[in-house]
Amino acid sequence: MTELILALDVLTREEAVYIADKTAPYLDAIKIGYPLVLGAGMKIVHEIAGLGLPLIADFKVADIPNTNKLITEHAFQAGFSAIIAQGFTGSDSVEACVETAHDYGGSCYVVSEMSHPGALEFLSGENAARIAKMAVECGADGIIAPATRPERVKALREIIGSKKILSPGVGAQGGDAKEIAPLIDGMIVGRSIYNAEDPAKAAEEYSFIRR
Ligand code: FNU
Repeated sequence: MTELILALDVLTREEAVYIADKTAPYLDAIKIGYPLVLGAGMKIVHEIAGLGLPLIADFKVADIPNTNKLITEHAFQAGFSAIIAQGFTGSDSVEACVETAHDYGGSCYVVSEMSHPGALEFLSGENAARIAKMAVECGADGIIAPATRPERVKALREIIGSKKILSPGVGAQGGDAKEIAPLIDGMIVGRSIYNAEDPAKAAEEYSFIRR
């Protein structure tokens, strides 16, 4: 079974509550990032948490260890149950997020390779592999790997074993749900659900990955 994770990148409280409410029956988790918290404020996290689904903070935390710790504490206090950190900052910064997440009984996922074309300029291939290995050594719960490049997901799986792979890039970025689902633990989908005329129906259409 592969989990379906909605990337709730809408900009207002009203849209967020409407879409989360309609799609919740078809989801395993909701990912919230800067677009929504900058648009609606951190209080939206508490409100969406009321639906009872795990919430993943996509803050791609990428600072020195102390700042990473402060950001991660803030996220968990707001009601998130997992956080996404960047891996390129190095093991001490990643450890700060992992340890803080675990102190709160939550999870930390480390971005190993991003899904957009520009990701290939600096942080793919050997560097992505090194980040994935470091994420495992730091005790992270899993990595973020690109649904747009299934062959890279397979290569990163070899490195991380049974740790989780959450994968964005299906739909709007061109990734294929059928192809990527068997390779990953959680599929992150944003625009092709929340921009659909009927977001609940769009989410339901991805339900085959959960069986
Ligand atoms: P959609 N996201 C991503 N690629 O797309 N966190 C990454 O490498 C990554 C991410 C997020 O394209 C992106 O910010 F590390 O509309 C957005 O929230 O389906 C979501 O995944 C993809 O949204």
